[in-house]
Amino acid sequence: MAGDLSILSTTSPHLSEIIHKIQNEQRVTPEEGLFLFEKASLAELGAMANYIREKKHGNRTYFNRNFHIEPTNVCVFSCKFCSYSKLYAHREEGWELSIDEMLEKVKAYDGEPITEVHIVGGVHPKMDIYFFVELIKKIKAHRPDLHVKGFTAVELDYMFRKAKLNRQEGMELLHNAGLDSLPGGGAEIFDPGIRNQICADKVDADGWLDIHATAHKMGIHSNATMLYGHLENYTHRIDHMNRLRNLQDETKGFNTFIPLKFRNHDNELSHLPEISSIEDMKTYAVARIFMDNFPHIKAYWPMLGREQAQLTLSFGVNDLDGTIDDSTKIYSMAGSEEQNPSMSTEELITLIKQVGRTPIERDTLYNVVKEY
Ligand code: V47
Ligand code: SF4
Repeated sequence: MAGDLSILSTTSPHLSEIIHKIQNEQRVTPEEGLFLFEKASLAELGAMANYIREKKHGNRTYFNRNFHIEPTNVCVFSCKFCSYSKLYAHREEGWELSIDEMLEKVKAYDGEPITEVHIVGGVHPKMDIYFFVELIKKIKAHRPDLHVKGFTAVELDYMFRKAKLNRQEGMELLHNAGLDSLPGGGAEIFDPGIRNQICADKVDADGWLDIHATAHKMGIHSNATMLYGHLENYTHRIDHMNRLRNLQDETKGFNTFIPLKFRNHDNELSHLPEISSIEDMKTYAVARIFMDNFPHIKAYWPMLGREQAQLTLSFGVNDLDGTIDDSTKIYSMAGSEEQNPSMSTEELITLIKQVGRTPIERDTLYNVVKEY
């Protein structure tokens, strides 16, 4: 049962109106979203976000059993926040996995109750769509029930253009090979002024949204992210979430929204200080309040660390990313809390139970696998 928001006594008529809207399941406007970021206290935001979270999901907190494959960190782009990529000219400093090497990674989980492989990496000029079609087909031939969640809109945009396929043709090719859903990466911040300063050369906001819309119209679900805590301000965060909310109204294809905190280790934005945990919790809470048509808000625990991830569960989050083995480098290289992110299912269950929530193992599409 969701708590009672009347415990929030406020002298601000504007905040009272927003609380009234939340209690009546009415949508918060972008102006109101901005007001929440600027004027509401952390306690008020937490109470509102938790009220919505509990109304939607009670105490249920989802996780899944997955692992990552990062085919390469060689990348034609040079996003300023990226600590991970190597330009093609310096590819000997990076890694490039062959199809067989990636298949070995899948086979390493034979007999284990993993439900998802998450495939995402740099944009390598020589790894084209046909390379990935072969990879996906081989993964599916080996393990047909493994859900393949793969490729950010940035990777897809590049591989479709290189193969001279339109977005629908490209998506169909990958879907027919066995691609099941898309992860949410590459969204960063949609505002063109900020996007041009942090990742000028990759797909723009409209392209990112159109690729996800194309997938949704074919019945392929996806996630959405927002990279926050760098050059952007609250207006940019609200604009980003508003564009996603508008597309979700049309397609209903997004599963989850994942705010990603910018980490400043070893990248071209290292001079920027990282924002505080208070700002993290505010961002999760406003996301839960604003994104009323997104069923789930996910925290990526390797980036935040375990205690902060627990805290997010009181600020609107109802999903923690899976029991990832040491299979992703993108965050550890950017200075994330967890250098070798791996948590056993038992540890994740304990983490969730410690803060009074009910752990639910899910598959990628949020079907319940097991309740603990
Ligand atoms: O788009 C890169 C981010 C994203 C940094 O869909 C950084 O389930 C912080 O999207 N500091 C890719 N973030 C990963 C991603 C993701 C992760 C987990 C789950 C899902 C999902 C998707 O990583 C990039 C970028 O926004 N990123 N560098 C950094 N220095
Ligand atoms: Fe390449 Fe992705 Fe890094 Fe940008 S964030 S440089 S697209 S690997």
